[in-house]
Amino acid sequence: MNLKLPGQLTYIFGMLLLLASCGPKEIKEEEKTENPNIVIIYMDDLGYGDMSAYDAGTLETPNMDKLAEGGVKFTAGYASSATCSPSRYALLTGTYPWRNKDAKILPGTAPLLIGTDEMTIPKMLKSQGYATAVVGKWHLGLGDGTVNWNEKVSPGPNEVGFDYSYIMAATQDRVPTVYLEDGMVQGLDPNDPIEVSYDKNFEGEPTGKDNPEMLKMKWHHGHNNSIVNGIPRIGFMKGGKKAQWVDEDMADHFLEKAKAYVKKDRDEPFFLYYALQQPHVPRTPHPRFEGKSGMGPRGDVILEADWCIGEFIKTLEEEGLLENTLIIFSSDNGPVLNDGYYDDAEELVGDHTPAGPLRGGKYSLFEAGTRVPFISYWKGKALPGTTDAMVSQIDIFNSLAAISGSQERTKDGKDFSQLFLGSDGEGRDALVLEATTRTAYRKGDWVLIPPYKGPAVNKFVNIEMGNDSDFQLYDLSTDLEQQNNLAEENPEKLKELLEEFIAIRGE
Ligand code: NG6
Ligand code: CA
Repeated sequence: MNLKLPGQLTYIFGMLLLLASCGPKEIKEEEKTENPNIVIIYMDDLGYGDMSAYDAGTLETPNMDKLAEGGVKFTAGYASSATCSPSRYALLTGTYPWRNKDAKILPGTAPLLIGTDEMTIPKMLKSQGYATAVVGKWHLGLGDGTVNWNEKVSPGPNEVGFDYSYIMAATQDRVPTVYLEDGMVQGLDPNDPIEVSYDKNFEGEPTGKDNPEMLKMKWHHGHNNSIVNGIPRIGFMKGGKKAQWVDEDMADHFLEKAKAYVKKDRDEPFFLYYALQQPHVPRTPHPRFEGKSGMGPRGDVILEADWCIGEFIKTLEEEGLLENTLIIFSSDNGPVLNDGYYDDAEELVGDHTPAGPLRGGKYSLFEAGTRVPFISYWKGKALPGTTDAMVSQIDIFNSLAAISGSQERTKDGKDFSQLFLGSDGEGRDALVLEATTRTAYRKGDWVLIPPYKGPAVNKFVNIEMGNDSDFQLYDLSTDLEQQNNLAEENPEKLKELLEEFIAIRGE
């Protein structure tokens, strides 16, 4: 545990093992009727203020807003981490990411992060008779450490519960820059095999560092290895030319796959995890969206994603599925402007506020790192409304289990099925927040951030990380912006939170 504790508080550790766990009661399993289809629409780096329905910023996102206006809009919905892989791990397993020491931002060659024996949302739903699929960004590792990309790549999504998978392996800025369907690289020419390395370049292959003349997008930090489509990436890749994706087509491509999946004739309900790649870097809007936001590519790809969501919902509607489909919409972590490429995100942001009123951003322990748009929508079933109840993405597992009639529950998650369906109810009392392997603790309206070494601001991305040599304590009920550190003023509260936090982290 990476915590620095003052001497007088260390004794608490032992004492706290006695504390009873303090979550709200699980709601009794609902009477099982016909199970709805379930779709999780998951954005990549969309901030709390990037959606117009969250009353912040200047971007207009009418299709995302329709979900918020016709569904349950959570104002205190949290991703489980301020970066992608840990958040996605937690989303699918219902388990805190800090319980898995490997749950960090993964390279494109990382082995599968979810154990094939671990319980996951798709496995749980399969046991309830669902057909299951993932379309979009994976970034949870593939294979067992030695992947040959020219053969079936396994284990992967299909080994942790998804009947069907159509994914990009890691991120848009990481190699391999190819799509995989059920473990097979798509469009691969056997005469042009793919090789991938995160250690060293392949002889004679150009890189962003050495061949700036080949770039259509310039790198700011990192991102100076192999060049694909004029964009320098993280990691080295050789071959597989015909299989390489076209960045500008990626949104349409995933949308087509998602639409095709829900359109399939089937008797059983389906679960689709539709993981869009926007607005993560490199931001490559289709020409239809170029210049549309006035904010450069970051704004444009958010509009593109909004359009995709509109088209996807239209498809559900046309297929007569919308009224029998529960949609959960959220983002894997908070916003960042400059995440490693010169794409004018900072220069053109204008009055837009990607984090809304919140402090920090992606990578940060402050609120904007993990507090993200979070919506549950079920036309005609979930009563529309806005709630301040605190919920986390680790609660989606237990909530979907309750909704689908499964007895399966995870230790870290809570069942908020009633809240998801728009009934009144309490949210979480407490939640451990995570950002780049550091943790903090929210209890009621209070947030405790223990001391951490490291820079206060990550200069590359220009984000306040939440690091300080002292304890930080904020009261979000009066100070959502986390400007007043009350740790010295309120030692009682500090002690109370710290005791509980240590107990949970010490489990
Ligand atoms: C960082 C990358 C960043 C992004 C992030 C993962 C550099 C310098 N930065 O290491 O660009 O790819 O990893 O983002 O390489 S996430 O949303 O998938 O977690
Ligand atoms: Ca992300």
